Amino acid sequence: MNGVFKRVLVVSVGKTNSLSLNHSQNEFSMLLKEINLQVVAYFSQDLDSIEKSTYIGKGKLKEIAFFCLTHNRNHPLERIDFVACNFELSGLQKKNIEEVVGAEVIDRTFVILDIFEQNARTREAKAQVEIARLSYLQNHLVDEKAYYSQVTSGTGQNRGKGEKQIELSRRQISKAILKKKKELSSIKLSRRNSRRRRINNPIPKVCIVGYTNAGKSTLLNRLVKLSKEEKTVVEKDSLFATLETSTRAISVYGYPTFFLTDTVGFISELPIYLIDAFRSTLEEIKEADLLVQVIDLSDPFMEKEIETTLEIIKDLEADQIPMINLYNKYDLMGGPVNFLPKENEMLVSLLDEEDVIESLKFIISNITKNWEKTQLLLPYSVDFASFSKENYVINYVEKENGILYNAYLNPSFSYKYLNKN
Ligand SMILES: Nc1nc2c(ncn2[C@@H]2O[C@H](COP(=O)(O)OP(=O)(O)OP(=O)(O)O)[C@@H](O)[C@H]2O)c(=O)[nH]1
Ligand SMILES: [Mg+2]
Repeated sequence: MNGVFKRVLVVSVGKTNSLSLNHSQNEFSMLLKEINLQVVAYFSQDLDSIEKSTYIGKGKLKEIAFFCLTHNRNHPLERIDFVACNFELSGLQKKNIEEVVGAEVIDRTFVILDIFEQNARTREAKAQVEIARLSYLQNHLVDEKAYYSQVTSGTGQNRGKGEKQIELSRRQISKAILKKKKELSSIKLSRRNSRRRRINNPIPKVCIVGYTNAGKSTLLNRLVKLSKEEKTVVEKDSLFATLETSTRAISVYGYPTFFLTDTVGFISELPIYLIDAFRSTLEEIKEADLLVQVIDLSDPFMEKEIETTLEIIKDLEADQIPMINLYNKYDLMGGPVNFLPKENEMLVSLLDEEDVIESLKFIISNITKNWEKTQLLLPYSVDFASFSKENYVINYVEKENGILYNAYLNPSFSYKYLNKN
């Protein structure tokens, strides 16, 4: 984390002292920290229904305005820079709240978009975030004459565009979105080709899914290392460290090869603009033969995070794909936990090498679940290395007229071997 922190007052909706409000406030403050915003105060309101013009009640807004005024008077060097709403506002609601509280207002979607913008590394991720931001902007214009800067001025390091005071009307934004989409489709072409090659390939495809910061990229990296490959991906203690999809072939001696894909992490209320813009990236999830959900066991709000992940998987129409759950970060639990894993679950610490091997075995046993266990005598002319990468060899004996394998046969490859028997 670099740069100077600015100060924010957070407004959330929820029951005072409830677990869900606590979770949502914690998570939001972590999101804000990613873009160098530090929380100085939390306000919340338990709403039965939202106030159309201001989302939360006017009385609460006046309370907030009074707090900001007093705080800024008493701490002139530590003024509150923004009021950050932990929900999505319409353009008009934002403007109305600003008028009452006398400070610039940002909402949850804006914050997540800012993090995505900051973390996008590839041209594809950058274009996707730009499309999401433009769509957000389009939906938040208060009128035709609204300025691009009205929504984008202020927080992260990427505000240059806003400061250019470019006036983008709704029509102009549509044009800009179209242009970006065109650019994106040409970038996608090469990825689509390699993806198509994988789809047509009978090598099993496994996709890692889960909440942001659970350890998904760590799993990919540890398995890449086991297969003696070099091409790792970014893993770090921050939210949305991964914004692009990376696929690696995991080929560990003694186990069948499979493709492993790491992708964007999820979060509750992931803005629809981002789901839409990242849909093609996330579509890879749909093509998997097996999903591996990585869960942060040490997170007190684990259940809610699992629920969110499952909702997004359902939204992506990938909920029919078999899934196993790795409850990760066991090392942070400080001793045994009261948790009985089900058949498709496992407790692990991906920082522990033995657990990484156990995770690999668990993935393999689930990939090969429906492969037929066979004894097969193959002549020496059949390549040993290919056979053991395509199938799961339990053991083998060298005989006079060939090798006698005890193996689980990948049904997509069996045609190559059964007629040689
Ligand atoms: N203590 C502990 N830390 C872990 C473990 N597994 C991963 N981490 C750490 O958790 C942080 C997040 O890991 P990542 O693999 O980047 O998480 P991710 O799920 O890819 O996160 P996003 O890309 O943001 O969605 C990193 O600092 C990891 O080193 C574990 O078993 N124990
Ligand atoms: Mg990651």
